[in-house]
Amino acid sequence: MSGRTMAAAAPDSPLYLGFDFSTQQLKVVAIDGNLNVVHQDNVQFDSELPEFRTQGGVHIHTDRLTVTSPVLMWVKALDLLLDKMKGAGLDLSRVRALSGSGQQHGSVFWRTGASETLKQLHPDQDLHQLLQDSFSVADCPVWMDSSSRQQCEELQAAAGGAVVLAHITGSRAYERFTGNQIAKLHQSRADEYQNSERISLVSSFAASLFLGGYAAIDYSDGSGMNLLDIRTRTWSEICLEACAPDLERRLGTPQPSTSVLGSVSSYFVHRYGFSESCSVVAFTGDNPASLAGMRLQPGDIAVSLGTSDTLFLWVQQPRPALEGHVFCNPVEQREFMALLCFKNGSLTRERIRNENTGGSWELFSAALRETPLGNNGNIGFYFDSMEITPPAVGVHRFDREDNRVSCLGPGAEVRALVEGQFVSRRLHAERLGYSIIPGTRVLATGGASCNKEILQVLSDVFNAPVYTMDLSGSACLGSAYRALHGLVAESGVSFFDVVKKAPEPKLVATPHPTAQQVYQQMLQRYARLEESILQEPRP
Ligand code: XUL
Repeated sequence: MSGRTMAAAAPDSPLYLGFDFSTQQLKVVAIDGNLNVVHQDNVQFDSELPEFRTQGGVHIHTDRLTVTSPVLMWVKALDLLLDKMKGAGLDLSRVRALSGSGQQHGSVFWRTGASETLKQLHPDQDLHQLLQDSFSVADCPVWMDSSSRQQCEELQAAAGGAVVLAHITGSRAYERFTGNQIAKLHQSRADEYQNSERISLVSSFAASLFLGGYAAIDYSDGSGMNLLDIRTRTWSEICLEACAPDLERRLGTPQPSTSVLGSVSSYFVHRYGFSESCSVVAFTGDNPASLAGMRLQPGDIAVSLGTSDTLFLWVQQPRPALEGHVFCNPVEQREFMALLCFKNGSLTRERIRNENTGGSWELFSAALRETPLGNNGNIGFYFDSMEITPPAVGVHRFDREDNRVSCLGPGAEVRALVEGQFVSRRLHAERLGYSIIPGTRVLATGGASCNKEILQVLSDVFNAPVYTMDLSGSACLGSAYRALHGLVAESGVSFFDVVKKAPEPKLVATPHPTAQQVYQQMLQRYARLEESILQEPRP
């Protein structure tokens, strides 16, 4: 897509940029002080930078476990994107502040001496040429990599078990989490580790390009490394030592996600016409940036209903668990957010639709309308493929007496699926410390969020109003909002004061008066039945 400028704002009014270095593309959005989007642009890695031969922005190696992206592809994408923005006539001298996000967990290894190169970038050349020799690892491990199983076990053993590690860092050990990836590099390619003077996340790497010097890792994205103590917001000694020697020096000191890290380097002033005073606000992970883009507030829950269902939660009193992740909150330093991923989402809803309502969403919706809240006591678990939350597989149906049954009538099956999915989302959210409070809103997005009856069940199960919003681009937009907020955060202005002019999401469902009673009971019963499923030997 080529750049789009929608501006009607005054020609010299200030602008704020949000970048998103995601898996498949680099995106940018420019907003004005009234939060209107005035420009958007992107660079698709596979099609616009074919020389890197990526598929979906990555290389999947022959072991199927190792998944990497070329760091110079990301650098070249930034050259291309800035050229496009300039070419589209966007006056970059108007940009007061910029921020951005990156796919979480991916790591960039800067070669010894790279900080000197970053300080002296010559505006006649592009970044890709200038930084050719600045990385000790050409192919960066990304979030899709799952080749560090052994290092995860070692880290958990060193920390005193998965529960202790989750308590410290917000998550048990995950293969994609950066500490385990760094440990793997150190063990398998010690020279490359030794040659790295600095290790960045994708987010802080991108901020470093703009700063012309190493950018701090922010608390929120830093929480996706299995290295940060999410309560003290400092690196955990135990984790650092378990992963690799001399690691603290290579990571730098983590900083609040709202920090202004400095101004853009003179390279951007001379080559692209940025103002010398344009601030660079700490970049963060794409999920934290989405939370900002959705303007989630305390007690809110965002549900993305896609191939897999993802939940974002604003959490005040976190209880890290063996499932899900707790991160430091990107917009309010003392608070937290949680992320939960459920693998059996849309594909399972489609299967049940095909088998029970002849492939028709209308009949699926009618089934939800015609069956009562609580489904006459029928309840079901539909894990077509091995679920992440909880780790269970298979379809399990129970009648009102908790007897296993092999089928339910078509209407009851549809309701059992949708209620079961949402009760499970709520149960696991509450286990991570989430609680529904007065004023809680459920923000729904993704494919299934256009189905009103599905959203009615969501509203009933959470006993809260459901709103819909378009999440595509929320990481990018959230980054632009964060750029704007970063300028005033130090003087105590809250993120919500800054973004209050943004368009409101649309109310689509409110809970039925009996919902609280029905689902409070079902939650307890569901938890008990889930426990019994987890105890069973796997088929
Ligand atoms: C989150 C995760 C992914 C990436 C995608 O833990 O691994 O959502 O952030 O960009």
